[in-house]
Amino acid sequence: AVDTIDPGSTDALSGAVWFPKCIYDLDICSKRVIMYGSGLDADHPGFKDEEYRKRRMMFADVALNYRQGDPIPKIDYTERERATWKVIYRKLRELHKKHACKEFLDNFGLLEQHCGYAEDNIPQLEDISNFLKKKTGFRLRPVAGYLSARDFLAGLAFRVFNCTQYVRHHADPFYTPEPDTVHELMGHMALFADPDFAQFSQEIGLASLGACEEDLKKLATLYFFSIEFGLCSVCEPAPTPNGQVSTNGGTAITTGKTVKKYKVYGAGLLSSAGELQFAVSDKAEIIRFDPDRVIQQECLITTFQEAYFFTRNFDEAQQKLRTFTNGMNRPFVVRYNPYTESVEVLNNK
Ligand code: TIH
Ligand code: FE2
Repeated sequence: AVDTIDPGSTDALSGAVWFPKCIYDLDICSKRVIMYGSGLDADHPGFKDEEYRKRRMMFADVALNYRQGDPIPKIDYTERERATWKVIYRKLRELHKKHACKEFLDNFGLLEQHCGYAEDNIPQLEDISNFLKKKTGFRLRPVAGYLSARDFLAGLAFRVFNCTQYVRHHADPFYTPEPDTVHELMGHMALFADPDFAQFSQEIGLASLGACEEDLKKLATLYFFSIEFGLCSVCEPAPTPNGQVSTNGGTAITTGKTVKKYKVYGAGLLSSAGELQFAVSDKAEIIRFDPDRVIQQECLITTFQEAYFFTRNFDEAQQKLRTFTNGMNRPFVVRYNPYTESVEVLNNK
């Protein structure tokens, strides 16, 4: 079948909406950016800053000229951008130690060792991409701004993460309504080095290829409340009445009583000092991650979320996602072939 690149058209083979079949097709869908998308304009702190907008155009150029397989151009960040990074880096590292899940923290350490992560240096996407490729096969490509959920999730199917390279406006370092490189680097990168998490991410991506609008919206919501805003629960020994964990020569005595606590793995929380502190306070509503419930929740993009969802671990998230996607009705199945970096579409009518 001759494939067509018109995004509105249907695929000759499957009858579904067009979707990328090989990694090079991402050169098409990763460029359909919703740049200063509706809803962002008014609250965007950089909206009225001419200089900031000019700088953003430079980043957009880099992303729009990028082609799959190219090395990612290195950026000479400005003094101001580096100052913004530093303020956030310090604050977040402190909060991460308290609230991030173990997999995140372990891999973050590796990013500091191998990818130039430091408070005085904004790491380069090319270096991180090479690191992730070795760890899980994930790689990065620069993107100019917000993509539609369909185009964004399609990248994940190929273990490609569309990654912004610009820095948020300095007016509000601790929360931004749109993804920026601080969000990607401080929030996302560490977990793409975790094999289970990488697999989970790719499976959402594969499920999204050629999905109908209704299913796509559900998958985008599941992505949002896991990869962006997910929590996991851990059990810790219950404190004794005087408020301390009872120890015996340094070892916690398990009296059989444990308390449930939450750790964070969602990148939208791990990159925002403001929302992270909110999510772990007792003001936040935290609900078990059950896909049928999660898809009822509205994804908010310019304010904190009204609810967050937790699983025990990535494995539980994975199982639940699989059960859910198995129930979706797509008249074909897709299988990723890592040798050809393409998806095979098998009719299943
Ligand atoms: N709100 C996040 C931050 O301030 O880092 C960025 C985003 C997460 C998800 C969408 S935008
Ligand atoms: Fe993100």
